[in-house]
Amino acid sequence: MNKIEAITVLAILAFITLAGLSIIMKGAAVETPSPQPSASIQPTALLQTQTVQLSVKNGYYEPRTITVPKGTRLRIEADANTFGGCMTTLLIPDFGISKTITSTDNVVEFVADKTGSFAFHCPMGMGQGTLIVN
Ligand SMILES: [Cu+2]
Repeated sequence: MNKIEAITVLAILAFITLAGLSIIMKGAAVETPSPQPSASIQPTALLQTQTVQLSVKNGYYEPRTITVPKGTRLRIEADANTFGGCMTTLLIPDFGISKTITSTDNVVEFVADKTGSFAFHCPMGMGQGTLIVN
């Protein structure tokens, strides 16, 4: 084997080795999962948001009935100017909501994730409204 043949053989061996390595690395890359949006974030982003302007009129929350499809992200924007006395605190017990409305903190947001008819009212049970999730 002369020098040129030896170099040729080495070059071929090097080529085969590199080609093999690149195939192995490509295989590994395919097996590595590409980054996916977190499962806990994705469904939330897909939720429909429904915004309701809530006020207090004649001792009742207005609208007195709020209806949303199940799975809706319900955003209640309270008109703080109309909220006074005990009505200032809005309770939706079935969704763990107890929110004291102020002019700078007047938004209640939660996912209506169960169907049914749920009461909302002040801490004393006044101002009765109904949230219907269907
Ligand atoms: Cu009250």
